[in-house]
Amino acid sequence: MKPDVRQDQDARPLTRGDMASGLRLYPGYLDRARQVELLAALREALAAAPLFTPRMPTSGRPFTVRMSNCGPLGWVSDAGGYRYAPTHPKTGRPWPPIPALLRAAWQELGRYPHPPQACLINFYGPAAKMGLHQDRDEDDFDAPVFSLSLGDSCLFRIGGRSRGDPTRSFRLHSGDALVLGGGARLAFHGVDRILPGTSTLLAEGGRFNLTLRRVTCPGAAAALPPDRENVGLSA
Ligand SMILES: O=C(O)CCC(=O)C(=O)O
Repeated sequence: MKPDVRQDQDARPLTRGDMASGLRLYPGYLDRARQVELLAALREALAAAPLFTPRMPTSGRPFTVRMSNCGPLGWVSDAGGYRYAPTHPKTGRPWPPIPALLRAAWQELGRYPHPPQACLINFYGPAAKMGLHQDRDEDDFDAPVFSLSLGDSCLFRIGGRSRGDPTRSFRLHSGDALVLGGGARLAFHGVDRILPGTSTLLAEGGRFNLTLRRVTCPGAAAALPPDRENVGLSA
């Protein structure tokens, strides 16, 4: 599937230059039937690994977003800092596997030969947001950050590799896939706001964002038990 360049109200359009930089947007990558299928797999994962409220390392302030994970590793944040962990902070159990549909999407769009190791599940209620940040808790920046949106649309903001670089925003809708790769891998990004009532996919409203990441460099998987390194895809 070819990346598309889309213009949205209230949001500056992506440009061909963005695509060249490694930022790729695939509007409507998942049709409604596939969104429903992914949502069912997500609900199953959340039954095993319930959403929790992460906290900022220094201030202890709660995030407005609730989180969980699937995959061999999960991203967590608490007084101990930001890190990847093999188990859920509340249940102590390993995270459930990454749904097959997500692994297939990574394989199709990721342009990276090794499987993802972490799938962060973010749930945004109507007032939740995420401040501008870089994803840099991973060892391997050659691998893209790949995300899929389900439920209400959001206003997504992205800038450059320095916090002070100019930013612009565009909307992400249910079923959209977004890849931050190449020169965009370390771009500052965040979610300004949720647009409540823009999707009927989630009965409870709100938005899920599922972010797939490679954490360790291929071949350097000492942090993972051997049976959980390459779940479901050949490395
Ligand atoms: O919700 C999104 O679209 C972005 C999520 C994000 O930036 C993150 O989890 O690091």
